[in-house]
Amino acid sequence: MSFKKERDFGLYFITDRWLSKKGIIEDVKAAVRGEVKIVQYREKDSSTKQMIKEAKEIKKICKKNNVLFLIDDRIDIALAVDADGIHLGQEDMPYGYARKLLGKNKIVGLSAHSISGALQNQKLGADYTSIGPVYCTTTKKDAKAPIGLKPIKQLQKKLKISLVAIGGINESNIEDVLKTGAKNIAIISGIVAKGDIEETVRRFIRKINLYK
Ligand code: 3NM
Repeated sequence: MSFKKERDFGLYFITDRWLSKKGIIEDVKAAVRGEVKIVQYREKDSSTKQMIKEAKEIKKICKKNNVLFLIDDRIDIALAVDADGIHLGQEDMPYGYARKLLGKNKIVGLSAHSISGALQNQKLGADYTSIGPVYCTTTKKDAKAPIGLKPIKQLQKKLKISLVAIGGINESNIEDVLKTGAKNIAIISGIVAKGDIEETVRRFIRKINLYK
């Protein structure tokens, strides 16, 4: 998949070591079998050596299946394994430095927690901005207060770059998020903590496609 051409990727899968039942490599394989188009390796607790090993494996799986592969926060790992890009939170490396290191052809996604933050990310030059948490989440330790659906709806007209809704999205509320016009939905616990990742991913993608 070429993000720079297609813009919207639908379901955005993010790994989580602690919620995983079979390990993150097996989770990625299952999500890819379920036909997800973008995978983010998000790892906060492993050594750099272990991260390089896992990132290399994930890159291989993604490349073989034409799936985009991003890494959360760690530019060094993204450069080492030649990932497709990076996702940066607000306390991570500032956009300009990351862009300089990665070059213009890689994807740089930024987090936002408000309408103004999302617009600022667009202005900076981000390829996409996330916005969240939409609902309460326990997956991210330092998550901000939930923003609800209103900002997502309002951003539809204001943003030219892709918007990724994240935080507390699951099978019972995803349709409410999609009804705001959101096209890209990032989910961790709603997928990783489920027994059958492949089937869960397929169910989410089916729902997202209903609102395309
Ligand atoms: N970022 P779940 S919320 C990684 O608000 C992350 O920027 C957020 O996990 C943000 O789908 C979040 O399990 C956690 O709620 C998302």
